[in-house]
Amino acid sequence: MEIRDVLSKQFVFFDGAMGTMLQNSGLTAGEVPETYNILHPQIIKEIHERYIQAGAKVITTNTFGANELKLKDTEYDVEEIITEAVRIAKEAKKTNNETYIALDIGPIGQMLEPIGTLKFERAYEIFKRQVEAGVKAGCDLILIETISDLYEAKAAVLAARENSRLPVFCTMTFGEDGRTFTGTDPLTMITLLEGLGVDALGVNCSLGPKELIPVVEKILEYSSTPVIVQANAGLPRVQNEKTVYDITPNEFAQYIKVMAEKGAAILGGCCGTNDEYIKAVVESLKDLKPIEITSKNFTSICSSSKTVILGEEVKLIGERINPTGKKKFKEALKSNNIDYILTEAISQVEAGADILDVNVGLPEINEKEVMINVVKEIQSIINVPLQIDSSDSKVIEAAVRIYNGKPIINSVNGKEEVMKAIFPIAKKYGACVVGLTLDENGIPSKAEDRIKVAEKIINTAKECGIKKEDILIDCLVLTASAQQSEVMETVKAVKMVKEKFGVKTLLGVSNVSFGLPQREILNQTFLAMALSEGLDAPILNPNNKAIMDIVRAFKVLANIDKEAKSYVRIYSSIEKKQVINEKNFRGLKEIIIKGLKDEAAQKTKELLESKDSLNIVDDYLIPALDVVGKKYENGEIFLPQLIQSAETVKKSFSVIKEKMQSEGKKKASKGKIVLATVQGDIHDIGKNIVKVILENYGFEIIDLGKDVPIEKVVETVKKENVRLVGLSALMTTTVKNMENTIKSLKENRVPCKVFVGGAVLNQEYADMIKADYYAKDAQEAVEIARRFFEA
Ligand code: B1M
Repeated sequence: MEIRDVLSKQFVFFDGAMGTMLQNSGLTAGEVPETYNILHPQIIKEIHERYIQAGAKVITTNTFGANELKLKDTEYDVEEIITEAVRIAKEAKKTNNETYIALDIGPIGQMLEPIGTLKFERAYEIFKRQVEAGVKAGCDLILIETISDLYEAKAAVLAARENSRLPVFCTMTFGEDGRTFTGTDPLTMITLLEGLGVDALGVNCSLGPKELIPVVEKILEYSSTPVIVQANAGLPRVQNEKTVYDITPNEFAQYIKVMAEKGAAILGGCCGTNDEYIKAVVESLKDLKPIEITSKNFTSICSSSKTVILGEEVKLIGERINPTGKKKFKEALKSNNIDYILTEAISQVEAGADILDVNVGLPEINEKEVMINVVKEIQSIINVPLQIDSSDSKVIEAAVRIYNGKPIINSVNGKEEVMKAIFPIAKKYGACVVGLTLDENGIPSKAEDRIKVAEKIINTAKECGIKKEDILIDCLVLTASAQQSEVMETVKAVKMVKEKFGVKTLLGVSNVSFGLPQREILNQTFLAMALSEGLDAPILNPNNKAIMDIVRAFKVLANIDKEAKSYVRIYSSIEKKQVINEKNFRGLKEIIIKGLKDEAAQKTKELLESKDSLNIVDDYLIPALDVVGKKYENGEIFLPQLIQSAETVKKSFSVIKEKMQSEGKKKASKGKIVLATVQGDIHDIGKNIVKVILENYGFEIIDLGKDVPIEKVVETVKKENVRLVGLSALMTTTVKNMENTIKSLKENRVPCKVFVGGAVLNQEYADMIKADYYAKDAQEAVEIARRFFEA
């Protein structure tokens, strides 16, 4: 029987940890665990056998890190390691033939763009190689686990789905804030993974079982797919430089039972667990039957950190990223002026858009290339989901593939040929699709006939495996100037579509007024009428105040905006003034906070005409990053946006650096200084500022970069005979390495003095870690260096 058929009929027990079991069997730090498949197959086989004896129905191959990047320093390739791993699992399976073998695929170990440098398609290729090897070796299912970046999960699941017919299970790791390290929440994970058609989804590793309960509850609330939980044996804790886990097998099993009673049906363990834990879990659930997972039937789309549920209240789709009738926008597309497009995106989100339509169709550009670029750029700074709008199915597929989330596709219509081209894409990537109520015979005049087209679209979608929740019907707005008698047919059709099929509706509102004066009046009235008939998602310009007034007023009158809280907040006179002021001014600070890289350089050049370089650093760059840091801390933005702001600062600072270098005349060196951001810390913006300023004052700098190992600092200082060393650290956790670097310099009797800096430090800390000097900022670093070399 396939494992898909077993799911939901009985609990499916997975095994527990492999890594910590291997450590207990002698694996040392620095050894690659997967090489044990070749070097010590017996140990791996015994671990599998112990899990099978404990009651595990699924054993996981020892291939967590068997990807070409992690194996590159070993003498084995991916295929060898995976083939051996599956072979060993098959040997172990002989003790119980009803065991399933899961090909284990863990994270690649490098971050994908925009957080890191790994390209999405490269990640896909890496996973594809693992999947192909696993399939060839004969595994029964694919387990993608411990993923913290939704984009990486998408690459892995696509690789599994496109290169095998095997069931795919996918789990992500969550922190105590209920999000993954890159900001994905459980609902967003579900929205993407269910769209991609995984067979089971859930959570592994992360925390102990107790701490995971709230995350699992959230997953169970929204998931229509079987839920898998593989927790650690408690919260990891470091003791004598070893990670230890505190929970006993019985305690572990009790928490797992709580989750099973709530609906989790696929259960196993992660770090710190062993066969005793699995045995206890199997034992504790022996009298329990799994709760069958039900379809939750809601319409949702998502970016990597935000899900929008359609139907709960009116959701606005911003229409401004579209060149039609916009000269400036066309110019921006032709000249690849991404910042112009990003500014449109930001301003729509600030004005209240919940979703952004993205259309870059211009005959004179390569639409596919531009679309991919625009989607990548928008998703790196903005977290509202996107609607991919193109008439070319190739453009749609390319954009939907690289989109880090579940988008809406705009659009299909009732024409067979169009549905045949688009529905398979929507099904494969799990996108929602807009269906326009027109077909080979054009747009029907009567609402009843448009409903027939809608029905055809919904039925054809169903035949293609797309559920009705993923279809949004656009009943098409006709212009009052040319087809006056048909305007109300659209409004009628909206109501009928909702009543008859229960699907969500969408309309491009402003068409209605085309060719008539004072278009606003007609747009507003039409919008109000359509909203009252149940329109779920108008496509409009959120920067148009009159239109937004109608939406906000509607939300009050329709009892959606409870106690009119949002209405009052927006329309109280003080707030109104603030909004206007903010709109009229986009200074360098705001540019950095928003992450507009190209604008940053230009604005910095302008500021340099009237301001001193260091003042720009102190008055703009640092305060802007402080705001970003706070927002990050409060969970308002996530790592991708934090990185985007840091990149923006770098653009700004490179302009400042150029100016300083052009002003600074080459002087004889006033002294040689080694600079480094300490081990474990990759924050180097501050250190780089200190470097440029010191150079500008005539000091010779040996910049060792960031995350610099202690030995490297010691060696360089010795080798280069350097007498002054500057260390930077930005995190409380890395101050320890700063202390250790100072200690090592002293222990090695290197005759030098050390000055330290970084936002996390102060004089007291500096004294505590035995630094010789503390510099609050770059200027103080110069003073220290001056005094030191003049002495
Ligand atoms: Co992150 N980060 N970050 N970050 N980041 C902080 C430091 C944080 C306070 C944000 C927050 O949560 N509020 C927090 C640390 C919390 C703590 O201490 N425990 C934090 C975290 C948690 C993280 C990650 C762990 C996030 C994650 O991955 N989940 C991760 C860490 C990875 C690692 O290091 N192992 C991370 C990553 C990043 C980015 C890569 C996205 C990016 C850094 C890009 C880069 O540097 N290339 C980044 C950024 C930009 C920040 C904030 C927002 C800004 C830092 C900065 O550049 N400030 C920061 C919050 C904040 O500080 N407001 C934050 C501007 C800079 C000019 O100031 O470095 O202080 P500063 O330098 C000043 C002075 O301090 C002094 O002079 C400079 C000019 O006046 N100075 C020296 C600095 N070094 C000196 C050396 C000297 C003398 C003076 O002599 C040698």
